[in-house]
Amino acid sequence: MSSPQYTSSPPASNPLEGRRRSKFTFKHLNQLSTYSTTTPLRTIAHVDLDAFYAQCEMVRLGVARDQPLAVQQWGALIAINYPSRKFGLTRHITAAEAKKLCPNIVCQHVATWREGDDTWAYHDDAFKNMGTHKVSLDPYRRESKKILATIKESLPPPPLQRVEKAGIDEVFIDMSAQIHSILLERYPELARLPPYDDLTENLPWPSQSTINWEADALVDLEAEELESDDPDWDDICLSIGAEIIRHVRKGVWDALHYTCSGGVARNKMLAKLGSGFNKPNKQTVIRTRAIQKFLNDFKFTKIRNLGGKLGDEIVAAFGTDLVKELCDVPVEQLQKLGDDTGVWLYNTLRGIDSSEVNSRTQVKSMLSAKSFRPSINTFEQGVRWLRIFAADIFSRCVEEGVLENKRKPKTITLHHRQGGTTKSKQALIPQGGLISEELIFDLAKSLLAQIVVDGRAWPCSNLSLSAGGFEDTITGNMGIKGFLVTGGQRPTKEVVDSSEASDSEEEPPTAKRQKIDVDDGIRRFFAHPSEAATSTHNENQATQARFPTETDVLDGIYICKKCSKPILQSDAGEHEDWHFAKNLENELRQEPRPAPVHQVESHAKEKVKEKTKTKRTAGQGHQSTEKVEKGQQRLRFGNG
Ligand code: TTP
Ligand code: CA
Ligand code: CA
Repeated sequence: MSSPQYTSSPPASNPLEGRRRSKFTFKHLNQLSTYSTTTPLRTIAHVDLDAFYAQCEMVRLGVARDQPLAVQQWGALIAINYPSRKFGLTRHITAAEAKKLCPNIVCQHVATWREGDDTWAYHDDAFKNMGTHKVSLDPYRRESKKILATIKESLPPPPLQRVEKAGIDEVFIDMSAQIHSILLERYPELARLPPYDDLTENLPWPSQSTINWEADALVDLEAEELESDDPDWDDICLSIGAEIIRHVRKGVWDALHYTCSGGVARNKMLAKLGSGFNKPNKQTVIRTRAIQKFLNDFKFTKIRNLGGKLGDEIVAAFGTDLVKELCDVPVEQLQKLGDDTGVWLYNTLRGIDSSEVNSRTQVKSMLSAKSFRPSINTFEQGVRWLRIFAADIFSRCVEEGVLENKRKPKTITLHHRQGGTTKSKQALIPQGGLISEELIFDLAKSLLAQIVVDGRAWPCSNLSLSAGGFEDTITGNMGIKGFLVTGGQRPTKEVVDSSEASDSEEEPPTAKRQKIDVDDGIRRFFAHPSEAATSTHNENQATQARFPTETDVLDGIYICKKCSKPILQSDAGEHEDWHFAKNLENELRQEPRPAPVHQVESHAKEKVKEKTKTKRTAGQGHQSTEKVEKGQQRLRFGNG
């Protein structure tokens, strides 16, 4: 017997040889388990409550589901439920106009803090007393928390769960890891190793080739394009994602009686467009092959981050607001908006977005604010509002668990607007003892006193107090993060909260807030947290004081080459994005840069509105802008 002959060809044949293969690889599949942003099988959802404040009031008041109801803030309506939308009511109309169009409507005023009271309540006469009442959004924040908890309960625990709170009534969910584990359970062929352990091998074709999309609104190819093919793994991932979101939405309804809408797609930007596509109480799946078709019908100003000045600039530069038309513009021409902006826009128009779902869902800061019309003119008047702010912030701190020493803020900041100028002063909260309402009030008073001593404090048109830098104390998680100014959170989160869930009153509430969202979009998007710190000398000093010393620099931290600041490794992406966004901003504005760090006052216009929550990946360049789904296989669902 001769010994076996070894040749250069492999001893066993590829078990998948000759069989139909997926266009996706084992690597793409594996990457799902690590939430990679580059796998084409990535599956993201956006869930948004329908007419949120209005639903909160419907549930609280126990009104029938078909009862028209709106939530009123002073004279204006800030949330309109779906039964009243049938009467043509929109967010911009007044309560009086609404009653003309829909006499049966219930207009419920938001809860308020009345001057001198130490708790908020629903006051029947609130709308007449704007001067002495201040809005409380606590009822909605509480419901928001319950909803978030319910959503998390309906998902498997981390690491298979990744949820980002994206606003008071919305979340992003990265379902990739959960879907990965479901795929391995349901499709044994995927659990086998790839031939020759080669991860670049294509996956086998799915063994079950029909998908029941159930009641989902599916953004699909045109009927004539859906010829003779079966779904590939991307479709299966989306359909499992749709199942998960159906379950999540049912959980919210069963537990709390709120309806919400969902979008399921390959990334955040598309998922968000999807959740708004078919409201209320429906979910929309955007098939990867249908992305371009889906986007073509949109005005690009409806896309996240293109609603503001950047969108206007693009319309002015290219004479269209249609995705379809802008897609015909070569990237080189888009780059007249700036190199990076051009590439980013080119990708966005094609539905390419690799921003991560960020699993932080805890409050990092909170803000209580009041605009004064007419302005206030004395220290005593200011102090009366600080009393309310302190009570408001303290009660929210209690909900965060400060009394059980679970979580604790590090700073109290007072913002003060006089004329066009906003001044901010910050105090560090003494660590160690328990926080009390009195302590917050005393710190706030001393900050106001400092502003008065600095001069030019009156007339004051807006005051706000924020508590920031919340840390988990129980988990011993007080570590290095507390010392760092990262590209992410600290001063900004409070501003995120202010646009989403603070009790700040911009009058008229809706129009103005809308205006901020739209007109200030680009500033909001590009402003960096550290610019918030530039707004005052004090605040900056406080920030500086938290910088790590040599000995504080532990593993997991690096010094950014661009700005020489210590950055947590885990925040690296976010921080890089900030530099990227900042460069974009500079390219776009060609205006003088924001006030230098040492400047004591900043113009109100320069105030940071919201942190950039979107990541733009500079590497997502030209070469990676694969023509989305053009010329790809045509599929048919159902009986295919
Ligand atoms: P949205 O999610 O924008 O709107 P909505 O939930 O009322 O309606 P939809 O079904 O279209 O999602 O905002 C969530 C809540 O935030 C909203 O119920 C009230 C509040 N809000 C304001 O107070 N002012 C505003 O300008 C906006 C846009 C929202
Ligand atoms: Ca909503
Ligand atoms: Ca929303």
